[in-house]
Amino acid sequence: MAYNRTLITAALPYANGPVHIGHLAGVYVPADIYARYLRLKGQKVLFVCGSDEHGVPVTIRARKEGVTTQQVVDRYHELIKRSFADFGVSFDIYSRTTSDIHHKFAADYFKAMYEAGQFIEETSEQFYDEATGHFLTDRNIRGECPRCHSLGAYGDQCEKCGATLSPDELINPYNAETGNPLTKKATKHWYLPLDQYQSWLEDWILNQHKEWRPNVYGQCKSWLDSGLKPRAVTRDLDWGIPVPLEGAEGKVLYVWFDAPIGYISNTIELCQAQPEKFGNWEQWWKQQDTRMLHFIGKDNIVFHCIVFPAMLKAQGYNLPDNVPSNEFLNLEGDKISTSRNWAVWLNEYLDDFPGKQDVLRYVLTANAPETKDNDFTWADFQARNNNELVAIYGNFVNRALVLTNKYFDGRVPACGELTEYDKEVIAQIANYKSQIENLLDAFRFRDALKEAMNLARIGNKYLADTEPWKLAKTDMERTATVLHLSLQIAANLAIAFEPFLPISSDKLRNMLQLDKTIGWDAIGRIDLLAEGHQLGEVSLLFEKIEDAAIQAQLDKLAHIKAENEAAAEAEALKNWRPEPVKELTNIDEFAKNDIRVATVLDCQPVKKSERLLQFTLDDGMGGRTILSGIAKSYPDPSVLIGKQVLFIANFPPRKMMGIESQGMILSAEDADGRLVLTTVSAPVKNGCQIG
Ligand code: B3M
Ligand code: ZN
Repeated sequence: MAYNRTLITAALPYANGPVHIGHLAGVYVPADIYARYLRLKGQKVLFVCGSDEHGVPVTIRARKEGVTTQQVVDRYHELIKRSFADFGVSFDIYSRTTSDIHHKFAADYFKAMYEAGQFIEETSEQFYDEATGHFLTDRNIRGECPRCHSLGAYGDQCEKCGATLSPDELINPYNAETGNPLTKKATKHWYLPLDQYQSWLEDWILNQHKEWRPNVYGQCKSWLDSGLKPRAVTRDLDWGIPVPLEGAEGKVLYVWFDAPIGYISNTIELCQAQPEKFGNWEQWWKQQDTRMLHFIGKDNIVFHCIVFPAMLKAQGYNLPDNVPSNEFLNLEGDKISTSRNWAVWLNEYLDDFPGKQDVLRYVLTANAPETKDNDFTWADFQARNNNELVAIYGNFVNRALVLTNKYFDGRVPACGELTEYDKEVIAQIANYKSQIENLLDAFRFRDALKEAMNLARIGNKYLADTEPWKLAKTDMERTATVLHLSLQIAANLAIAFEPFLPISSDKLRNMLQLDKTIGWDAIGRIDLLAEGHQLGEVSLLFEKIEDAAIQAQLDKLAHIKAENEAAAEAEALKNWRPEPVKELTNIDEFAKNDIRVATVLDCQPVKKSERLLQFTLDDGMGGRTILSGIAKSYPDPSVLIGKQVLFIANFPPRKMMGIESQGMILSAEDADGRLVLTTVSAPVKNGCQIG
C-alpha cells in the first residue's frame, strides 16, 4: 500500500536504571538508523519514544534506594534522555508516561473501551500480604521453584533453571521484599478479552504479515496456537494511572496497558507543541496512508503484536505495518542484567570513551542480534574499531583528504581521462545505493552496514592500487584524477554511513564541505564535489583504541563478577532453610549409634582422590583410621591436627582406595555450603561417648 509518512516508535524504556548497550543494540540504534535513512530520503517521519515510568520495576528500585518512586523516575528519565541524545538517537520527542497529557489520554482510552463494552469484569483470588495490606505482582512473589526446587524463584520465572512460572506454582510463596508469607484475597479487575480477537489476529498476522521477521512471526504463531485468553489490564497498586471508574479506588492501569498508549500521547504532545512541523496527531494514528513501525526487543513481542493491536483495533486506530524485533545481546558471554550490574552503561561508556559514540553504534550494528542472541566482547569492540573503522574507512578518507591538501591546496582537483580500472570502480559504486537500500528496507541493518563498509573498502583499495603518492612524482594529471575520484567516494561514504554513524558523517561532511541538501539519492554519483571546490579542515575520523583501555574494561567486569558471586552466596544463605525435623525417635534408637570423641593426630590427603582425607585418631582405645570426603573444604588438612572431633565408632569397617575406614567422622555445612568437621570446643576425654 502506498503511504505518505512513517511513524516509528521505539519501546519505552523503564525508568528504573540507566540504559545499556543491550537497549541500544536491540531497539534504539536500529530504530534510529531507519528513521535517519527515511529522513535522508526526504520522507516524512515521526520518531517517538519516552520513559516508561509506571510498573513494578520502578517501585522496586525506589524501595531499594530508599527514595520515592517519583524521585527514581525523575532521575532516570533525565539520565536516559541524556544518553539517547549523546548517542545521536534522533527522536522527534522523548517524553514520559508520568506526563499530564499521558495520564489523561490513557485514562480516557480506558474509559472509551470500558464504555464501548470492550472489557470484561472479573473477581479473582490474588496473592496478598496481610501484614502490609498489599496485593502482590508476579515479580514480587518468590518461593521454591516447582521444577528445580531452588529457593528464591520469582512468580513469573525461575532464574536458576529458566522455567516460566506462574505464582500459583511456587512452593511456599512469600513477599520478595518483606519475606512475609502470602494468603489469597478476592479482588475485581478489568480484562481485555483477547480470545474475542483470536481469529482476527490470526488472519492479520499469520496471513497478512508473513514478511515479519521469523522470530516475531514465530512467537505470534505460538501464542495464537495455544489460544488467547482474557488478560487483566488493571492492577492493585498505588503507583500508576488510577482506573477512571467509580469503585476502583486503589487500582491502577496495568503498565502494559498504559505504556504503549504512550506512543500516542507523546505524538499528541509533540503535535500540539509544533503543529506547523508535525501536523495533526490523528493523521499519524488514524490515516490509512501512514505506515507504523514498532522497534522493540523480543520480550515485548506479545504486547506489540497481540495486546496493543487488539486495543488499537478496538478504538479504530492504525495497526503496525511491521514490528522489527531483535533478540538479546549478551556481554562477555553472560546475560546483561540491570540488577546484577552486568552491563555496559551508556553514561559510563562515554566517561571512558569520550567522543566515541559512533564506535559503539558501529560495533553494536555490525554485531546486532537480529536473528539470534549475540555476544558483545571488548576484544571484538577493539578489533572492529582498529581493523575496520580506523584501518579501512578512516584511513581511506584521511589519505584522500591529506593528499589533496598536499598536492592541490585542499581543492578538488580536475578529473582527467578515466582508465578502465576507474570505470570499473565507478560502476561498482553505482550499485551501492540499491544494495544498501534493499537491506535497510528489509530491516537487515547489520548487512546494510557491511555494504557501507564494503564501499569504503573499494575506496581504500583504489588508493592502495593507484598509489597517488608515487604518481605525484611523475604524473600530476593522473594524480588529480585519482584524488578527484577518491574524494567523490569519500562524499558517498559520508551519506551512506549517515544513518549508522551520524556524528562521523557530520564530521566528514564538514571536512568535505559537502552541500547539506545532498541526501540519500546521491549515493552512487561521482559528481558530488565540483572541480575547484574548497575542502574544510582535516582531522581524524577514528582513532586507534589501545590495549590498556580494553583491559580497564575487562578489569571492571571482573570486579563486578566477583561482587556478584559474593552477593549470590549471601543471597543463598538468606534463602537457606533448615531441613524439616525427622519423624520421632527415642533414646534407645539414638543410643544404637555409638558416637564418641577423638583427637586428630594426623590428617593427609588420600593419593589419587580429590575428595578423601585420611584421619589418624586418638580414640582412647588404641587409635583408629577414618576416611572422610571433605578434602575440598581443607586445602591444608594439617590445620585439623590437634582438633577434637566426633565420630561414629560402631559402623562396620569399609575399604576405600585400598584403605580401611573404621567409622564415620561427623560434619555439617558452613555458610558457604561447604562440609566442615564438627569439633568440640572444650577439651574432653578421647573415647568418651556423646549422649
Ligand atoms: N518498558 C518494557 C521494556 O523496557 C517496557 C516497554 C514498553 S513499550 C510500550 O522491556
Ligand atoms: Zn527452577
